[in-house]
Amino acid sequence: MKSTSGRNVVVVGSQWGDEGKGKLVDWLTESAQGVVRFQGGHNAGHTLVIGGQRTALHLIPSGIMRAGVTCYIGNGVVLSPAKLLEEIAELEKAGVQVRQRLRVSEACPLILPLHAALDVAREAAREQGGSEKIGTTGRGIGPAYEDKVARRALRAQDLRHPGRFAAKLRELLHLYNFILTGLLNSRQHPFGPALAPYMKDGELLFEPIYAEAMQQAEAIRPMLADVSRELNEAHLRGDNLLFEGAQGTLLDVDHGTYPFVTSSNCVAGNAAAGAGIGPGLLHYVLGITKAYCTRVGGGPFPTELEWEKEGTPGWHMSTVGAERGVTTGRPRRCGWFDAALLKRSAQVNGLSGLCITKLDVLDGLPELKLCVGYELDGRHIDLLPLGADDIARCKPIYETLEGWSDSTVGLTEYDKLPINARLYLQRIEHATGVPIHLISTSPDREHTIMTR
Ligand code: 2SA
Ligand code: MG
Repeated sequence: MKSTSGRNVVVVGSQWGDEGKGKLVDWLTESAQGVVRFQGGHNAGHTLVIGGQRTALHLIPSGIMRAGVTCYIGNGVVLSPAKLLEEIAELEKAGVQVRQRLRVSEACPLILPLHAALDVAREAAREQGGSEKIGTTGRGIGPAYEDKVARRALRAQDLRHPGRFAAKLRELLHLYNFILTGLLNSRQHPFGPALAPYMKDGELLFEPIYAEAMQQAEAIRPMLADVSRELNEAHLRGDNLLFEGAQGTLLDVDHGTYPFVTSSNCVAGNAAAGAGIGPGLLHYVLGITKAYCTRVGGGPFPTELEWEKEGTPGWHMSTVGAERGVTTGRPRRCGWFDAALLKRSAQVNGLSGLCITKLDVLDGLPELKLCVGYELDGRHIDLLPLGADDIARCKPIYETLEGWSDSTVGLTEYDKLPINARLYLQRIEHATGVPIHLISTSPDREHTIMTR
């Protein structure tokens, strides 16, 4: 797959995110000239370890770590100008050249400070109202997509035109102040200190938000581009393009565990719409899959284990796997591999192949369980149902496999894997119907097995 030329690859998370997409995108970038983000925003956390040095990226495509590769932020991404500039500054401080290689779509909806504040306030309101929190990252992703779909968002291209930006911002603040008044009247408003610099007497002020955005605009303008056009031109030139998904399939707003999802389509098909290319240009879809499951935030998780109790398999996954959110530092919930979930993921993404990551985390567990279906309303099903309510009622059906005690950390050849690890992988292939093309045995770029 890596040696294929003239073809474009989409990399998606096939569980709930944090499958290790960043490492694989970076590894695949060796044979790509362009890497594209097409959905989500700075809620993503992609960790790369190169030569032992760890870098966490949130908004900028993982391809930035390879010199000479062009990185694109497509129209499907919600863009925080402040976070973009922060991330650029951090990378440049570490000696990575960014500005000359980053192209940002003019059509990206902007995330403004008020979006993050509303995101946090909504979560607090859910909790106060007795509902389970979504467990968002608090980055303003949901409110920014709401403004996009409601056709009132400010977009990156507005940063080029101060007058236009001002008019749209005034209109937006008018609405937000209206919402804010409602929140203030109904309960003590939970916006916290983040909005303090932009507010006076319970009202969002135009001036500080505008002034800050115009300052950011100056730094961002040179990177603004018609990304759709540039990608089509890159394709005609023969560039190999990599589309880097963020979050994961079960967090997709349509296909995930709704409403415990993010606000974008994380599935492979959205690589076309979120970047502005035709679906015929997506040639291969790689599903990144942890050798077990994790989830951060609320919502159902059929194979979830007790992961806080020392000595349990869940605790083993949590500690050996260092399962903590890259963006928020939250602990991730852990559980057994779910093949019925993966089957759903394979269908909605059209997966061409799987990459199994973090296989080494399972080293030393005497026995492994693999979920092959569920019991729901007295029936056996072999595919994850749609939506949180039905998923929450699923009782997993497990097969038990023997574990392995030898270390697989850093292995680079399939034949060196312990026999039980190979049997585990073969069972996953069989149960999901998708071939495993890659295996990752440590976060390091070099520790990757190609199976064919
Ligand atoms: P949001 O903020 O509106 O997108 O949150 C909605 C749900 O989506 C989940 N979500 C994520 N799940 C896993 N990883 C994500 N990125 C970071 C990481 C997360 C972190 O890579 O570690 O650091 O906590 C991510 N982003 C969004 C979120 O948990 C909600 O369930
Ligand atoms: Mg992540």
